[in-house]
Formats: sequence, structure tokens, C-alpha cells
Amino acid sequence: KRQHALAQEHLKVEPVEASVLRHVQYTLARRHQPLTAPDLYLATALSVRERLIERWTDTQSYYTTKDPKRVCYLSLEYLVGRCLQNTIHNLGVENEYTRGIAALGYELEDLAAEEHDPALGNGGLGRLASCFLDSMATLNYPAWGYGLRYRYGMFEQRIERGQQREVPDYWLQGHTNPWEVQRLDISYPVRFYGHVHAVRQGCNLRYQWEGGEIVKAQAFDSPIPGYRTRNTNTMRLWSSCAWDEFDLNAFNAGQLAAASEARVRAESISAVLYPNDHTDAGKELRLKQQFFFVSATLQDVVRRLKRSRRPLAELPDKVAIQLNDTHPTIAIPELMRIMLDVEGLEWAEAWSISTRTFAYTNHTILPEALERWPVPLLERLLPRHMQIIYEINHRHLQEVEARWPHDTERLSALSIIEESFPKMVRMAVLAIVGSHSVNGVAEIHTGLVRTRLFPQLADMWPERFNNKTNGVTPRRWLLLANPSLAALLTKWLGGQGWVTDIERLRILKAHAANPDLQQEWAASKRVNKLRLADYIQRHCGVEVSADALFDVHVKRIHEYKRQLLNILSIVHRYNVIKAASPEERAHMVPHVKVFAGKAAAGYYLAKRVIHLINSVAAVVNGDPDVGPLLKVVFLANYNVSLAEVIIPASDISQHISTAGMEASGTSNMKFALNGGLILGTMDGANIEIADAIGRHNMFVFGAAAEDTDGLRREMAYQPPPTDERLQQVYSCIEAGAFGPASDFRAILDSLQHGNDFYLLAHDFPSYLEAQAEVDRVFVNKADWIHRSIVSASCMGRFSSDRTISEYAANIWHLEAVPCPE
Ligand code: DL6
Repeated sequence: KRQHALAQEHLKVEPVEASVLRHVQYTLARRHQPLTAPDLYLATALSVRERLIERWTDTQSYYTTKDPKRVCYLSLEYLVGRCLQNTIHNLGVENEYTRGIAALGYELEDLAAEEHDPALGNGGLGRLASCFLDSMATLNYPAWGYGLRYRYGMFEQRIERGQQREVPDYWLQGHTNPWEVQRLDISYPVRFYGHVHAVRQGCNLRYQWEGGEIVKAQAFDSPIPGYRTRNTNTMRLWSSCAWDEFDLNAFNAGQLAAASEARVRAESISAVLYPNDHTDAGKELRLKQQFFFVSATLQDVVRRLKRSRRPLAELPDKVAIQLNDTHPTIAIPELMRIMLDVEGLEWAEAWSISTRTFAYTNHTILPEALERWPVPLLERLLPRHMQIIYEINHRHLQEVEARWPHDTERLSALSIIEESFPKMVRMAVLAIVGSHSVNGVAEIHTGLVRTRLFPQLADMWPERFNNKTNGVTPRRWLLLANPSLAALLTKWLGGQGWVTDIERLRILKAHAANPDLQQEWAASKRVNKLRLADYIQRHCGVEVSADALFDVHVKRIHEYKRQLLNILSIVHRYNVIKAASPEERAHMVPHVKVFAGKAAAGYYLAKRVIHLINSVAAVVNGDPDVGPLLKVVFLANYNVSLAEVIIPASDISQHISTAGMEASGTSNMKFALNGGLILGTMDGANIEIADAIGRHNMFVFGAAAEDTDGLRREMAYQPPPTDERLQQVYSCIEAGAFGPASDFRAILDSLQHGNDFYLLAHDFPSYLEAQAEVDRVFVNKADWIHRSIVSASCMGRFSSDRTISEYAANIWHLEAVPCPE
């Protein structure tokens, strides 16, 4: 205790400069060299980390004493973003550090930019997981985030000759990561392959999984600080390595390669994040990743339960496990195996414990994203789990048969096993059968999960299905990303209470017409637009004016997200400008069109779309006749840090997926919270955002979700004539206006000779109308700002604090446990 008190006292009195310089000298051993920004970043991070670790260890020992129910969030992806400034803000030491770093001759913001942005996720799903961890800590929920510590995260995207090139992202290279602690004392064996051995015990058969290959899961922990609370939770990521470091026998026998083979194989498990978004990769290594992380996590969970001397029967009272999509679903048979084969429980009790512990979140209704694993692969890699899955399915189908006798169609729809060749395990069905809660991530999405995706399962267990509309953390996405708007809010709302109670923004709605507020609001937006304009100039060499309308479309490149629709409309706008007289041009609104996003490496059409955007950009930006009326830029390597620059600067952002296809979307929430208006379809969370802010504050167009199937059928039967303006756009591309038409042949074919599954041609006219409406409103500055204030002020519902409170109350049954100061 005395040692602890002394350490605390020391931290309190040591000035920031002294603490940072102590790290420069004694941790980095850089006494005699001039201070560089990377060194100073690291020393600053280490200094902040000391304060963080204080709170972290206090929180963990408080949880141990209180022994509350905890939630374990299992996610194969996290998009953490940079940590330095987030930690400084959450700890409430920004003034001290800003001053201290300034005294050393640097700006805190510049040092923060030295941090590599860890990209351990593909997109929305991973970023949501990180927002959730922030909210869980801020709301004082005892929570653990579990995942994989990939050595190579999401690839770095470079744009070369207009096309995407993928470069490995070795995010740990060249520096120590100050935001993690390797727990050398926490590691678990994880088995693959092998065989199952049956042993008779009295009149029962017990099974043992033996042989095969054992890999070590090594824990790396990162503290997750809550905002202005002592509570600091843990994100535990597993790294794979060989169980026996080195095969000495092989080495002695002179087989050098064989001696390190097992190590290389083991390390490959956590080597790379699968850079696929919405596609079922179906690779053995991917299944290995899933089982590896799930097995280590469950061993960790069971060990903690046992350490608190509780029987497994109490697991559901002490732990809630949330499966983030189907990726961790193999946890269900693994927990069953532990209970049946290791702990000796009977099936009925084990199944009851398991289903009361697990809950599953679905994040997509796209059929190609629903994971299915071949039975032969599972039989080889995880033979005992395959047996258990068969047994789960057998008992489940018996229940179906009892409720709906002789209904073979229903039986096959409800089966966990798909009777294809080879047979497949449907992971989503397994997740639903094995969980007590199944949720979608927006109202429309949950509805589609119930009615389109799993109608028979929803029929069987209607009470199991529920909605939890996504949310985003106001800490990173407003306080950190938009300092000028944050300062405005703090001033107008009389303090920083809004940071944890974002509903307070609603007060501003009544002042939306106040000229003083409007003027400050516009000034704040301008600061952010200038920052983005500077970024564009530095990275693309294109000069853009902050007076233009900044129209932003940033997200993964995917056919259903329809970046293609946007670039086709830009070609149309270009044609209109070219044909306009000087008088007409004088009335046109200048636009800066900003794109960013990565395409999965093997997604041919998405990569062609990136090429088309860059080709159009080259022509438009180089055309002096068009001048400032239209600029198009593609910002390479979209990630959390770039999003923090782009989002606060948007006037309009586009969320224009074909209705019924985007589960929720979360960037729509970030943009609206930052005072950007939305141009969107009635899809995902756009619908709830429109309800919250008032539909007239959003620019809405396109087919409704309930009409899309009918429209596709009609189009297949009798294709309607193509809109003349769209036809003209096709003609320009075909005539080579943006480079060889052959480069874009696949895109044009998908629209003209394919079935236009994503309804681009159908939605094109209403999209242009919505854009014209955007331009009409934009020229009336007061009206525009009014809409911007109203929409931001009504975004309270879309805080991840609200989402997490709902998960905690309705699914996890979790109490907050605030750690005393
Ligand atoms: O729920 C988070 C996020 C949603 O906002 C997006 O709409 C949805 O597309 C995304 N889903 C996935 C599923 N990926 N897989 N597999 O990323 O989830």
C-alpha cells in the first residue's frame, strides 16, 4: 500500500515535461540526441500510460473484490484508432499535456500524428466494436473485449496510375506499442486436428479430443479508459506462437527447416487480418483464426470463474458473451466441449448454461457474407466440435419435428447443416440456436433478419429476436475529431456535460435560427473544411476552395454502397457544366467531391470503380474550362485517422446503398453529429436518423426496400428505357473520355447487359433530383446552417452510450460498477 501511495504521489507532483523527459532519458535512452517528434511522441505516450496503468490496475482489483457480472465482447475485428489524444482526453489531462508539450517546443496534435493507426478491422463492424469498448468503460460496465492481435492489419492502400495497390500494413514495425502490455504469465494451449477417443464411464460414454497440433495463445492487453471515470477496462488480443519454441530433436538431427516449421505454422494463425468485407472467405486459416481466439478466450473466462471459486453452473450469472457477427460462433461447441468432456457435465445442464451465456449480433443480410463451413474441413480441423454440432442439430431438429410434425421443408430450412455437396455448417443458424438473444443493428435490418433471412427461426423463437440500433462514441467522433465544434457546444451548452450526455445537444434546436449561433457554427465548419482542403492539397496536389460544397462519399468500396452511382452522376454534372453558358455557370454551386475507401483485393468490380473515380478526377481536375465548379479527389488509405479529418469537414455526405442492403451504417451517424447533412436512401440507420432529425432535413431518394424485389422482377421481364442523361454518361465513358473504354467495360456491362441488381439505373433520376435540391438549399446559407444545427442537435439517440445501455439492460443484465476515485 505504501509503495502504491508513493507512486501515486509521485505521479501527481511530477510535471508533464519532467515525466516526458524522464522517459526520453531512461526508457528510450536518448539523452545526448536532439529531441525528434517520434521519440517525443513515444515518451509522451509512456508518460500518459503511467497514469492510465494506475487506473487500470485499480479497476481490475476493484472488479476482483466486487466480483460482478461481466460482459465479454468477442470480435475478430477492432478499429481502435490512435490512442494518445483519446487517452489524454478521457483522463482529463489535456491542459497539462498541451502546456507541457508546448514547453518542450512541440504541439501535442503534431506528436499525436506520429502514432501509427492500428487497423485491426475491415470497416464498420470493427469500428463499432471499438466504439462499444469506449462506451462500456465510460458507463462503468465491467467489460472485456477479446480479439486477435494480427501482425499485419488491414492493408495500406496506395493509388498508382489511378488504381489501388495493396501494401502490407506491418503496424508494429519500428517502434514499441506503448498501448499494450504483453502478459507473459497468461497463455493457453489451443489444439487443432487430432482425433476423438471415446471412454466408457459407468453407463456413459465420455469423449476426449487428443493428438493433433498444439499452438500457444499469448495474451496482449490494452487498457480501455472510460471518459472522466476511473474505470479502465481491458481489450485482450491473442497472438499465436509455437507451444514448444523449437524442436531440438530435429535441430540436433540437422533438420534446420523442420526445427522451425511448427513455429512458422503457429505464428501464421495471427499473422494477417482477412481483408474481406462481406464475403465468406471460406479458408482453413480463417477457421483456425476463429477457433484459436475463441478457445483461448473461453479458457480465460473459465479460469477466471474458477479462481473466484464458482461452479460452471453460475457462468450465465457471472458472464455474458456477445458474439460480434458469426465469426466467433465456434465458441458455442467449444464451450459445450469444455463442459461435457473436461468438466464432466451432462448435456442438458451444459446446453442450458451455454445458451444462457451467449448472445449473437447479426451485421448483414447479404447472402455472400453469411458464413458456412464445409463439414469435411471441420471434421479434420476440429473433429470433436463437428460431433457436438451434429448433436446440437439432432436435438434442435427433434424439437422442430415435435412442434411441426412432418414439415420437411421447415426441417431443412431450420437445420444447422446444409445438405449440399459437400455438406456445410451454417454458422448463423448455429449462433441463433445456441444463443438466448439475436439482434440486428437497425430497425429495418432487424426486421429483414426476422422476415427475410431467418423467418422460420423467428417463428420458432420470436422472443429471442430484438433490435439494438448502432451508435458511435461522441468522445472520438466529436470531442476529439472536431475541436472547434466541441468548443462551441461546451460554450453554448454551459459545460462539457454533453460529452457523456449527448441528448443535451437537443437544447440547441431551439436556437437554430439564432444568428450568433449560426455564425459560430459556420465558422467552425469552415475551420474543418480548411483543414481538409489543406490535406487534399498536400496529398493529391489539388487546390480546393472552402467556399465550395464539400460532398463526401467514404466507406468500403462495394457494389451495394454504390460509389458507381455517385461517379456516374459526377460525369453527368461535368457534362452539364461543359454545356452551360457563362450566365448559367455563374449560378452553379461549386462542388468538391471527396471519395475514400478500400476495395477487397480480389473484388474486381470494386477496383474498377476506384479506377474510374481516379480517371474522372484526372480529367475534371485538369480541365481549366471547369475550374473551381467541380473538383474530384480520391483520398488514399481511408482509416480512422483520415475519417477524423474528413467527417467534420463535410457539408453533404452520401449514404446511398440500394435499399435493404446496408444493415445500419455508422458513418452516417458521425457525419450528422458533426453538422453534415445526409444525401441518402431509405436504408439502414438512415431511416431512424431521418425520423430523429426530421425527414425534410435529409435529402432522400431511391426505391424503397419493400419495392426492390418487384422492381428487379419487372426489369428482368421488360427492361425500361435508360434515362437519357445516364445514356449520355455511358456514351462518354465508351467514347474514351476518361481513358480506354476497355478499362471500364466490366462496369458498363454490369449495368447495361447485366441485371442492374443494385438498381443504379432505376435510382439515377431521383438521385439527380435530390442533388439539385441539395444545390438549391446550399445557396441559402441561413437555411443550410439551420438544417445543420437541427440535425446535429437531434442525434442524441445515436450515441453508442445509448446502444450499450440497451445491451446491458436487455441482453447482458449487467450492473455498472464505478470504481472509486
Ligand atoms: O453493424 C456495424 C456495421 C454496419 O453499420 C454496416 O451496415 C454493416 O455492413 C457492417 N457489417 C459487416 C458484416 N461483415 N461481415 N461479415 O461488416 O456492420
